[in-house]
Amino acid sequence: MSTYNASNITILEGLEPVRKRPGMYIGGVGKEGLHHLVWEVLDNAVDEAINGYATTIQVWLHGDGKTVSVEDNGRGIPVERHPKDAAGRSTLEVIFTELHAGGKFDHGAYKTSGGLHGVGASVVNALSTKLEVRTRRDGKTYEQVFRRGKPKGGVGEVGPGRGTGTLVTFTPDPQIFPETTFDAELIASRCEVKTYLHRGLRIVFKDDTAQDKDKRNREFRHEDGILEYLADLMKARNRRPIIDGTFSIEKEEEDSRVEVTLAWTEATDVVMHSFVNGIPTQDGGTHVSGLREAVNRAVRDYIDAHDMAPRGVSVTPEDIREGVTAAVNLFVPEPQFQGQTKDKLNNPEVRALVAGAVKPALEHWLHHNQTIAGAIVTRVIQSARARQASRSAAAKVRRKSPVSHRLNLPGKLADCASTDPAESELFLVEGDSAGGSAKQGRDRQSQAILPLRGKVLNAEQATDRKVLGNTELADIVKALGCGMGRDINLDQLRYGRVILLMDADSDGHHIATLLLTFFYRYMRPLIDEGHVFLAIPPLYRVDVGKQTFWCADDAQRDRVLDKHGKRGKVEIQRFKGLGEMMPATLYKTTLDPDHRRLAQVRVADDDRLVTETTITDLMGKDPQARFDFVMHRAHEADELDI
Ligand code: TSJ
Repeated sequence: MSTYNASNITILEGLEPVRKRPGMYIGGVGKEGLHHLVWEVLDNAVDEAINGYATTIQVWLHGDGKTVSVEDNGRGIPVERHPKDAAGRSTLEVIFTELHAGGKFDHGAYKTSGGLHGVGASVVNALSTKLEVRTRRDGKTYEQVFRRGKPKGGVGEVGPGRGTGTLVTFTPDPQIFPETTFDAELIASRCEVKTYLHRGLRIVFKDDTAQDKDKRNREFRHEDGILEYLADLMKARNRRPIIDGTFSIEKEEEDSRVEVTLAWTEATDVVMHSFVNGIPTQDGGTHVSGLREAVNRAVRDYIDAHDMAPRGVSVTPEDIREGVTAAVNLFVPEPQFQGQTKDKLNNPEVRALVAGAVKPALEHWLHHNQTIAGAIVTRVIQSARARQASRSAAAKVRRKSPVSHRLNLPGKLADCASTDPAESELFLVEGDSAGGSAKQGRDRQSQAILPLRGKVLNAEQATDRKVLGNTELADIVKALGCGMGRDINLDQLRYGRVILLMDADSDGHHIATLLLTFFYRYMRPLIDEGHVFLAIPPLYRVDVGKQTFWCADDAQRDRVLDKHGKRGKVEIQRFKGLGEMMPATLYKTTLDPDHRRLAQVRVADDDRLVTETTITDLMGKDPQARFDFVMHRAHEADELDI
């Protein structure tokens, strides 16, 4: 590693563009953008640790919830005059006031600079009402203070300094961010992830906003790094390994390092958590492709080498991956990220780099752990067979005899004829009259209806016993057949889609919220595996002459009127509730898979429930309007809890 050379810093421009278009630099000004400020500062401190100069980082959320300090015990940011700066300012000031300054020091070191990440301290500074830097070097403490990116005087010596290090304290600007309160749990979990990814790094999180004493001071450190990450990930997701045995490697090459750990679990989906230079890559990228390729080729070669290939079934990469839970962390000097939020790694050479490191190591591991390898191959072949077995045969295995399953179904359930979960769906319908229309209008082969009459309990506040005693919720659990809580087993799930069908009014929103809360708290895998949806019934019927249009909202209605309104006599009907719709109409607009709109419910990374439209409507493609509506509804889910 070469030594610091300030002349390598490129000076581009001032900070006005950052305040003018913050989204360009931090992705947006919402919750994620706000927290990007913390990640940015934290990443800079972590860089000092990766490069071997710091061992401990302290992150401190102050009592106002809007101010954060990050401190490391590294070398301290240099304060001498910057050699290239005509105005003769210090290196520290240049780093905090010039866009793109920095990033070129320490050649050959792992940098986090890649678009959104590592764009620099100056971006954080520009978007903060106040930012203070203290740096300790040469036995002294220096300080510089900024307001909205502008220095209040130069760097000054403020006292003696024990040891070395950097302390940055900042408060985001409410002129930029509509909400400036930080989420302590989000910060804590980011700190923890960092310590998994940088083995031995100690991060102390001090949270002055915490009510709970245990949470005021937390310390994260994982000596076994990414290995512990995998173990904890499996625990958190309730995934059991098919056999005791985790594969992991750490391979260092010239200027890159690959860390991978993986295990086969009993689950059927694949979970791959990926990072580049310790920064999460939400959408994967070339490192994840490289890992997939390595897993596929290593297992395939092992099967071939041992002549274990099953007769009459071909094994696909999906069969090989089924149940894999893995984490990959790659260190490369110049990561390139892709996409609006820069959450996907794009360096093409990385795929071969990861595959080349992982494939031989995994193959070697399989050869030296024959028992484990045998269990993995058995599992792979099982999933290949299960996939090839005909749909109905697979359904039989899963649903067993439909008769025995029907014995303890709730009385008011109108079940469907099919026993194949892949084609069965359950509508949870608010109210008897809507339930009646839905029962009459549905496709009896594949659609089951469960009307909800009584009050649904608020699972957020009730005790477990009360939740279990609530008839409406108990009926839902019975109908689904897969149990709940710790005993949930999605293999027993009787319907592949669970669809909430509520009126588009405040009562409907409320019931949807309560149901989602219940699923979230007691049947979370149902959401995580993508089984839960909201139906989106139309709000208006617009008749123009002999033509009928169904409109999701006011905007759509107006568009229809603009476009077709002059062709004939116009009649507009606004649906007050599902109950007023004729069964055939309800089917055509809301139940029919070819024309309806559904929003899939999922859990955002920050653990909020959100929905995403998956199917567009029968009228022109404008999911946006509905998307907003549904997001709005999901938003209310946060606030409706009484
Ligand atoms: F993001 C940030 F800039 F605000 C920030 C930077 C925040 C925090 C908490 C720490 C840091 C930071 C920067 N910690 N350590 C450093 N190191 C340097 O800037 C540094 C120190 C010494 C030398 C040298 O060669 O003497 C070179 C550099 C780049």
